Amino acid sequence: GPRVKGAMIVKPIVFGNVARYFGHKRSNGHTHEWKVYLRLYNNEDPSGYIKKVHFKLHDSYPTSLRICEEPPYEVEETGWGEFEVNIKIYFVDPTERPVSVYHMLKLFKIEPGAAPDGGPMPVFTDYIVSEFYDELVFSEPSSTMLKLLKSA
Ligand code: SLL
Repeated sequence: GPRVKGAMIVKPIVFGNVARYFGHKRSNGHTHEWKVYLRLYNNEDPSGYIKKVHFKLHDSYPTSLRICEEPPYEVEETGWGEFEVNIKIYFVDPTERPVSVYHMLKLFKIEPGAAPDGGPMPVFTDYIVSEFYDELVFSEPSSTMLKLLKSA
C-alpha cells in the first residue's frame, strides 16, 4: 500500500550472545558452546512484521548461513574462536528494506593485567554474556506495514 506520510514507529531490539566454556578442548578443537540471538526489547512477538532473520556465521562453519523463519531468532553452535555475525532482518512487507546488525561473538573475557607483561589478555570464564541494544526505525512505512507494526 501507499507510504503513510509522517508516520514513524520505533521497535527496540536486543541482540548478542551467551557462551559457556567446556572446561577443556574437545578433540575437534572446540572449547565453547554458544548461542547468538535477536529479540524485541519488550519481548513482543514480532512475527507479524518480521518475515525471517538470517544469521551469517564465519565461513569455517558448514552451512554458514542460518535462517530463522519464526521466533526465537537464535543459533546455537560450538566452536573455538570469536568472529563477527551478520544478523539480517527481513520484513513481511517486501518494500521495507532488510536491516543488518553486526554482532562480535564473545567467548573470552579480556582481563586487564592477565598477560605475563602485565597487559590485557583473553581469559576463559565459565559463562559470558555480550548483549547490545539497538532500534529498528520504520519511517513512513506502507499502510499495510503500519497496521502490522501496530498490531504486534
Ligand atoms: C579467529 N578470526 O581466528 C577468527 C576466526 C573462527 C571460529 C574464528 C569454527 C568451528 C569449526 C570456529 O570456531 N570458527 O570449524 O567447526 O579467531
